[in-house]
Amino acid sequence: MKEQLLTLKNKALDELQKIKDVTDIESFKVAYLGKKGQLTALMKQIGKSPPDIRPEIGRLANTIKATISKAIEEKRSEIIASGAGKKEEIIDITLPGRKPLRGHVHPVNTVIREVCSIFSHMGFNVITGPDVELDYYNFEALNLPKDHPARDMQDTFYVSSNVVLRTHTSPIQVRVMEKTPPPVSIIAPGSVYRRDSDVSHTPMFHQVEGLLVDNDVTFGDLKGILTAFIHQMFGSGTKIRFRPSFFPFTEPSAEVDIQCVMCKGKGCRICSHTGWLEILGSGMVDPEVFRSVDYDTELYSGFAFGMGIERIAMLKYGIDDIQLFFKNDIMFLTQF
Ligand code: 2NM
Repeated sequence: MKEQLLTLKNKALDELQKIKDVTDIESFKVAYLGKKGQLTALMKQIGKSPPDIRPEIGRLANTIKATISKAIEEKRSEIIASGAGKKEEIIDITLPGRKPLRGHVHPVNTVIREVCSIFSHMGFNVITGPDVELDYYNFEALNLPKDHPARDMQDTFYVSSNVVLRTHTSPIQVRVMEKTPPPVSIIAPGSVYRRDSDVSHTPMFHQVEGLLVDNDVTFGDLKGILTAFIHQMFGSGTKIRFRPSFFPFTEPSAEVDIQCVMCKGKGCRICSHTGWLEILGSGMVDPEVFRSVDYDTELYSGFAFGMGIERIAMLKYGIDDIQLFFKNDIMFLTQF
Protein backbone atom coordinates (compact mmCIF):
# COMPACT_ATOMS: atom_id res chain seq x y z
CA MET A 1 0.00 0.00 0.00
CA LYS A 2 2.76 2.39 1.04
CA GLU A 3 4.73 1.51 -2.12
CA GLN A 4 1.69 2.04 -4.31
CA LEU A 5 1.10 5.49 -2.80
CA LEU A 6 4.73 6.61 -3.26
CA THR A 7 4.82 5.31 -6.85
CA LEU A 8 1.59 7.17 -7.66
CA LYS A 9 3.00 10.35 -6.14
CA ASN A 10 6.15 10.21 -8.30
CA LYS A 11 4.17 9.39 -11.41
CA ALA A 12 1.82 12.31 -10.74
CA LEU A 13 4.59 14.83 -10.11
CA ASP A 14 6.48 13.71 -13.24
CA GLU A 15 3.36 14.06 -15.35
CA LEU A 16 2.57 17.47 -13.86
CA GLN A 17 6.00 18.84 -14.79
CA LYS A 18 5.33 18.09 -18.47
CA ILE A 19 2.08 20.10 -18.58
CA LYS A 20 2.26 23.37 -20.55
CA ASP A 21 -1.40 24.41 -20.76
CA VAL A 22 -3.79 25.62 -18.01
CA THR A 23 -6.67 23.55 -19.37
CA ASP A 24 -4.54 20.40 -19.15
CA ILE A 25 -4.00 21.12 -15.48
CA GLU A 26 -7.73 20.80 -14.91
CA SER A 27 -7.90 17.34 -16.47
CA PHE A 28 -4.78 16.31 -14.55
CA LYS A 29 -6.43 17.35 -11.31
CA VAL A 30 -9.53 15.32 -12.12
CA ALA A 31 -7.42 12.30 -13.12
CA TYR A 32 -5.67 12.14 -9.74
CA LEU A 33 -7.74 13.97 -7.13
CA GLY A 34 -11.22 13.81 -8.64
CA LYS A 35 -14.00 11.53 -7.33
CA LYS A 36 -12.88 8.77 -9.64
CA GLY A 37 -9.21 9.84 -9.64
CA GLN A 38 -6.27 7.50 -9.12
CA LEU A 39 -5.28 8.81 -5.68
CA THR A 40 -8.89 8.85 -4.54
CA ALA A 41 -9.22 5.19 -5.62
CA LEU A 42 -6.12 4.21 -3.65
CA MET A 43 -7.32 6.09 -0.57
CA LYS A 44 -10.53 4.10 -0.62
CA GLN A 45 -8.42 0.97 -0.16
CA ILE A 46 -6.79 2.21 3.06
CA GLY A 47 -9.60 0.75 5.15
CA LYS A 48 -8.58 -2.76 4.03
CA SER A 49 -4.98 -2.46 5.25
CA PRO A 50 -3.91 -4.01 8.59
CA PRO A 51 -5.16 -1.95 11.56
CA ASP A 52 -1.65 -1.48 13.08
CA ILE A 53 -0.29 0.38 10.03
CA ARG A 54 -3.59 1.95 8.93
CA PRO A 55 -3.01 5.32 10.71
CA GLU A 56 0.46 5.66 9.24
CA ILE A 57 -0.82 4.95 5.72
CA GLY A 58 -3.67 7.35 6.22
CA ARG A 59 -1.25 10.14 7.21
CA LEU A 60 0.99 9.34 4.22
CA ALA A 61 -1.97 9.43 1.82
CA ASN A 62 -3.08 12.82 3.16
CA THR A 63 0.43 14.24 2.87
CA ILE A 64 0.67 13.04 -0.73
CA LYS A 65 -2.70 14.54 -1.56
CA ALA A 66 -1.57 17.87 -0.09
CA THR A 67 1.74 17.71 -1.95
CA ILE A 68 0.02 17.09 -5.28
CA SER A 69 -2.55 19.86 -4.67
CA LYS A 70 0.20 22.33 -3.83
CA ALA A 71 2.24 21.29 -6.89
CA ILE A 72 -0.85 21.79 -9.10
CA GLU A 73 -1.38 25.34 -7.84
CA GLU A 74 2.31 26.17 -8.25
CA LYS A 75 2.26 24.85 -11.78
CA ARG A 76 -0.88 26.84 -12.56
CA SER A 77 0.69 30.10 -11.32
CA GLU A 78 3.88 29.32 -13.22
CA ILE A 79 2.03 28.82 -16.51
CA ILE A 80 -0.10 31.95 -16.03
CA ALA A 81 2.94 34.06 -15.04
CA SER A 82 4.96 32.90 -18.06
CA GLY A 83 2.08 33.92 -20.29
CA ALA A 84 2.40 30.60 -22.04
CA GLY A 85 -0.24 27.95 -22.34
CA LYS A 86 -3.06 30.38 -23.06
CA LYS A 87 -5.30 29.56 -25.92
CA GLU A 88 -4.37 32.18 -28.49
CA GLU A 89 -5.91 35.49 -27.41
CA ILE A 90 -7.19 37.77 -30.14
CA ILE A 91 -7.39 41.48 -29.41
CA ASP A 92 -9.60 43.30 -31.88
CA ILE A 93 -7.82 46.62 -32.19
CA THR A 94 -10.52 47.94 -34.53
CA LEU A 95 -13.16 48.00 -31.76
CA PRO A 96 -13.99 51.52 -30.49
CA GLY A 97 -12.72 52.28 -26.97
CA ARG A 98 -15.02 52.57 -23.98
CA LYS A 99 -16.07 56.17 -23.39
CA PRO A 100 -15.25 57.40 -19.89
CA LEU A 101 -18.37 58.63 -18.06
CA ARG A 102 -18.36 62.40 -17.94
CA GLY A 103 -19.66 64.26 -14.89
CA HIS A 104 -21.84 67.32 -15.30
CA VAL A 105 -23.40 70.15 -13.34
CA HIS A 106 -26.27 69.32 -10.96
CA PRO A 107 -29.57 70.98 -12.05
CA VAL A 108 -29.68 72.99 -8.78
CA ASN A 109 -26.23 74.42 -9.55
CA THR A 110 -27.21 75.11 -13.16
CA VAL A 111 -30.06 77.30 -11.89
CA ILE A 112 -27.84 79.01 -9.25
CA ARG A 113 -25.33 79.84 -12.00
CA GLU A 114 -28.05 81.16 -14.28
CA VAL A 115 -29.58 83.41 -11.57
CA CYS A 116 -26.14 84.72 -10.54
CA SER A 117 -25.19 85.33 -14.17
CA ILE A 118 -28.32 87.41 -14.83
CA PHE A 119 -27.70 89.60 -11.76
CA SER A 120 -23.94 89.84 -12.48
CA HIS A 121 -24.79 91.35 -15.85
CA MET A 122 -26.90 93.96 -14.01
CA GLY A 123 -23.87 94.88 -11.88
CA PHE A 124 -24.43 92.75 -8.76
CA ASN A 125 -21.40 91.08 -7.11
CA VAL A 126 -21.71 87.39 -6.16
CA ILE A 127 -20.74 86.87 -2.50
CA THR A 128 -20.71 83.71 -0.34
CA GLY A 129 -20.49 83.22 3.43
CA PRO A 130 -20.36 80.54 6.16
CA ASP A 131 -23.11 77.86 6.44
CA VAL A 132 -22.56 77.84 10.22
CA GLU A 133 -23.55 81.27 11.45
CA LEU A 134 -23.80 83.29 14.61
CA ASP A 135 -27.35 83.76 15.86
CA TYR A 136 -26.55 87.48 15.59
CA TYR A 137 -26.11 87.48 11.79
CA ASN A 138 -28.87 84.98 11.09
CA PHE A 139 -31.54 86.63 13.29
CA GLU A 140 -30.63 89.50 15.58
CA ALA A 141 -29.20 91.89 12.94
CA LEU A 142 -32.14 91.12 10.64
CA ASN A 143 -34.71 92.57 13.04
CA LEU A 144 -35.49 89.19 14.58
CA PRO A 145 -34.68 89.64 18.31
CA LYS A 146 -34.68 86.62 20.65
CA ASP A 147 -38.34 86.96 21.67
CA HIS A 148 -39.63 87.66 18.14
CA PRO A 149 -42.52 85.36 17.12
CA ALA A 150 -41.13 85.09 13.56
CA ARG A 151 -38.21 83.03 14.91
CA ASP A 152 -40.63 80.16 15.43
CA MET A 153 -41.66 80.42 11.79
CA GLN A 154 -38.25 79.03 10.87
CA ASP A 155 -37.34 75.86 12.64
CA THR A 156 -33.65 76.26 13.24
CA PHE A 157 -30.79 73.77 13.66
CA TYR A 158 -28.85 75.01 16.69
CA VAL A 159 -25.13 74.17 16.97
CA SER A 160 -24.96 75.89 20.36
CA SER A 161 -26.97 78.63 22.09
CA ASN A 162 -25.56 81.37 19.83
CA VAL A 163 -24.49 79.35 16.75
CA VAL A 164 -26.91 78.06 14.08
CA LEU A 165 -26.95 76.52 10.61
CA ARG A 166 -28.11 79.54 8.58
CA THR A 167 -31.83 79.44 7.78
CA HIS A 168 -31.40 81.88 4.85
CA THR A 169 -28.46 83.55 3.06
CA SER A 170 -29.31 87.04 4.39
CA PRO A 171 -26.51 86.85 7.03
CA ILE A 172 -24.05 87.10 4.12
CA GLN A 173 -25.57 90.46 3.25
CA VAL A 174 -25.41 91.69 6.83
CA ARG A 175 -21.69 90.77 6.91
CA VAL A 176 -21.08 92.71 3.67
CA MET A 177 -23.00 95.80 4.85
CA GLU A 178 -21.13 95.71 8.18
CA LYS A 179 -17.79 96.23 6.44
CA THR A 180 -18.74 98.08 3.21
CA PRO A 181 -20.35 101.52 2.98
CA PRO A 182 -23.06 102.04 0.31
CA PRO A 183 -23.53 101.77 -2.60
CA VAL A 184 -23.84 97.98 -2.31
CA SER A 185 -25.33 95.58 -4.83
CA ILE A 186 -24.76 91.92 -4.08
CA ILE A 187 -26.20 88.51 -4.79
CA ALA A 188 -25.76 85.74 -2.20
CA PRO A 189 -26.22 82.08 -3.25
CA GLY A 190 -25.85 79.11 -0.90
CA SER A 191 -27.22 76.16 1.07
CA VAL A 192 -29.66 76.90 3.88
CA TYR A 193 -31.00 74.65 6.64
CA ARG A 194 -34.40 74.26 8.28
CA ARG A 195 -35.82 71.53 10.49
CA ASP A 196 -38.38 70.54 7.95
CA SER A 197 -38.66 67.25 6.09
CA ASP A 198 -41.69 65.98 4.18
CA VAL A 199 -42.80 65.53 0.55
CA SER A 200 -42.29 69.21 -0.27
CA HIS A 201 -39.49 70.15 2.21
CA THR A 202 -35.88 69.02 2.64
CA PRO A 203 -33.76 69.94 5.70
CA MET A 204 -31.19 71.55 3.38
CA PHE A 205 -32.02 73.49 0.25
CA HIS A 206 -30.60 76.38 -1.76
CA GLN A 207 -31.36 80.06 -1.89
CA VAL A 208 -30.22 83.08 -3.80
CA GLU A 209 -30.79 86.43 -2.12
CA GLY A 210 -30.06 89.88 -3.46
CA LEU A 211 -29.54 93.31 -1.94
CA LEU A 212 -29.13 96.79 -3.40
CA VAL A 213 -28.49 99.87 -1.24
CA ASP A 214 -27.82 103.42 -2.46
CA ASN A 215 -29.26 106.93 -2.23
CA ASP A 216 -32.89 107.16 -3.30
CA VAL A 217 -33.54 103.49 -4.02
CA THR A 218 -37.29 103.01 -4.41
CA PHE A 219 -39.87 100.25 -4.64
CA GLY A 220 -39.96 101.14 -8.36
CA ASP A 221 -36.29 100.08 -8.60
CA LEU A 222 -37.18 96.79 -6.92
CA LYS A 223 -39.98 96.18 -9.41
CA GLY A 224 -37.79 97.11 -12.37
CA ILE A 225 -34.84 94.88 -11.41
CA LEU A 226 -37.02 91.88 -10.50
CA THR A 227 -39.08 92.24 -13.67
CA ALA A 228 -35.89 92.31 -15.78
CA PHE A 229 -34.65 89.20 -13.94
CA ILE A 230 -37.90 87.26 -14.39
CA HIS A 231 -38.10 88.13 -18.08
CA GLN A 232 -34.56 86.79 -18.63
CA MET A 233 -35.11 83.71 -16.48
CA PHE A 234 -38.57 82.65 -17.68
CA GLY A 235 -38.98 84.45 -21.00
CA SER A 236 -39.79 88.05 -21.92
CA GLY A 237 -43.53 87.37 -22.25
CA THR A 238 -43.89 86.17 -18.63
CA LYS A 239 -46.72 87.93 -16.75
CA ILE A 240 -45.78 89.10 -13.23
CA ARG A 241 -47.71 90.25 -10.17
CA PHE A 242 -46.50 91.81 -6.92
CA ARG A 243 -48.57 90.83 -3.87
CA PRO A 244 -48.29 92.52 -0.43
CA SER A 245 -46.61 90.32 2.18
CA PHE A 246 -44.62 90.49 5.41
CA PHE A 247 -40.98 89.82 6.34
CA PRO A 248 -39.35 91.05 9.58
CA PHE A 249 -36.39 92.49 7.62
CA THR A 250 -38.30 94.43 4.95
CA GLU A 251 -41.06 97.07 4.98
CA PRO A 252 -43.05 97.18 2.80
CA SER A 253 -42.72 93.59 1.59
CA ALA A 254 -44.02 91.84 -1.49
CA GLU A 255 -44.17 88.35 -2.85
CA VAL A 256 -43.72 87.97 -6.58
CA ASP A 257 -45.80 85.58 -8.68
CA ILE A 258 -45.42 84.62 -12.32
CA GLN A 259 -48.16 83.31 -14.51
CA CYS A 260 -48.17 79.50 -14.30
CA VAL A 261 -45.54 78.07 -16.67
CA MET A 262 -47.63 74.90 -17.14
CA CYS A 263 -51.13 76.21 -17.93
CA LYS A 264 -50.29 79.84 -18.84
CA GLY A 265 -52.76 81.08 -16.23
CA LYS A 266 -55.69 78.82 -17.04
CA GLY A 267 -55.37 76.96 -13.73
CA CYS A 268 -53.87 73.49 -13.17
CA ARG A 269 -52.56 71.15 -10.49
CA ILE A 270 -49.10 72.83 -10.46
CA CYS A 271 -50.53 76.31 -9.60
CA SER A 272 -53.35 74.90 -7.40
CA HIS A 273 -55.82 76.28 -9.96
CA THR A 274 -54.84 79.91 -9.23
CA GLY A 275 -53.03 80.49 -12.53
CA TRP A 276 -50.07 81.95 -10.56
CA LEU A 277 -46.81 80.60 -9.09
CA GLU A 278 -44.98 82.29 -6.22
CA ILE A 279 -41.30 82.52 -7.07
CA LEU A 280 -39.70 85.05 -4.73
CA GLY A 281 -40.03 87.27 -1.68
CA SER A 282 -38.85 90.87 -1.60
CA GLY A 283 -39.16 94.25 0.01
CA MET A 284 -37.54 97.55 1.01
CA VAL A 285 -34.89 96.87 3.68
CA ASP A 286 -36.28 97.76 7.13
CA PRO A 287 -34.45 100.73 8.74
CA GLU A 288 -33.90 98.47 11.81
CA VAL A 289 -31.55 96.32 9.67
CA PHE A 290 -29.64 99.41 8.51
CA ARG A 291 -29.24 100.51 12.14
CA SER A 292 -27.61 97.11 12.95
CA VAL A 293 -24.93 97.74 10.30
CA ASP A 294 -24.55 101.46 11.01
CA TYR A 295 -25.99 102.70 7.71
CA ASP A 296 -27.50 106.20 7.86
CA THR A 297 -31.23 105.64 7.32
CA GLU A 298 -31.69 109.30 6.33
CA LEU A 299 -29.23 108.95 3.44
CA TYR A 300 -29.79 105.42 2.22
CA SER A 301 -32.54 103.05 1.25
CA GLY A 302 -32.45 99.66 -0.41
CA PHE A 303 -34.36 96.65 -1.57
CA ALA A 304 -33.73 92.94 -0.98
CA PHE A 305 -35.19 89.71 -2.28
CA GLY A 306 -34.81 85.97 -1.88
CA MET A 307 -35.77 82.85 -3.80
CA GLY A 308 -35.66 79.09 -3.26
CA ILE A 309 -33.62 77.46 -6.02
CA GLU A 310 -35.12 73.95 -5.92
CA ARG A 311 -38.57 75.46 -6.42
CA ILE A 312 -37.39 77.40 -9.48
CA ALA A 313 -35.56 74.34 -10.87
CA MET A 314 -38.75 72.27 -10.43
CA LEU A 315 -40.81 74.81 -12.39
CA LYS A 316 -38.13 75.19 -15.05
CA TYR A 317 -37.63 71.44 -15.63
CA GLY A 318 -41.15 70.26 -14.78
CA ILE A 319 -40.06 68.15 -11.77
CA ASP A 320 -42.78 67.34 -9.23
CA ASP A 321 -40.70 65.87 -6.37
CA ILE A 322 -38.09 67.99 -4.54
CA GLN A 323 -36.49 64.86 -3.00
CA LEU A 324 -35.16 63.89 -6.45
CA PHE A 325 -32.53 66.67 -6.23
CA PHE A 326 -30.89 65.00 -3.23
CA LYS A 327 -30.95 61.29 -4.14
CA ASN A 328 -27.97 61.42 -6.54
CA ASP A 329 -29.78 58.94 -8.80
CA ILE A 330 -27.73 58.81 -12.02
CA MET A 331 -30.86 58.05 -14.09
CA PHE A 332 -32.40 61.32 -12.84
CA LEU A 333 -29.28 63.49 -12.99
CA THR A 334 -28.13 62.52 -16.50
CA GLN A 335 -31.35 63.95 -17.95
CA PHE A 336 -30.15 67.52 -17.49
C1 2NM B 1 -36.30 87.49 1.31
C2 2NM B 1 -37.41 88.32 1.23
C3 2NM B 1 -37.26 89.67 1.53
C4 2NM B 1 -33.64 89.82 2.43
C5 2NM B 1 -33.38 90.87 3.26
C6 2NM B 1 -32.02 90.95 3.36
C7 2NM B 1 -31.21 91.92 4.12
F1 2NM B 1 -30.08 91.35 4.53
F2 2NM B 1 -30.87 92.92 3.35
F3 2NM B 1 -31.89 92.38 5.13
N1 2NM B 1 -31.51 89.97 2.63
N2 2NM B 1 -32.50 89.28 2.05
C8 2NM B 1 -34.93 89.31 1.99
C9 2NM B 1 -36.02 90.16 1.92
C10 2NM B 1 -35.08 87.99 1.69
O1 2NM B 1 -36.34 86.15 1.04
C11 2NM B 1 -37.57 85.52 0.83
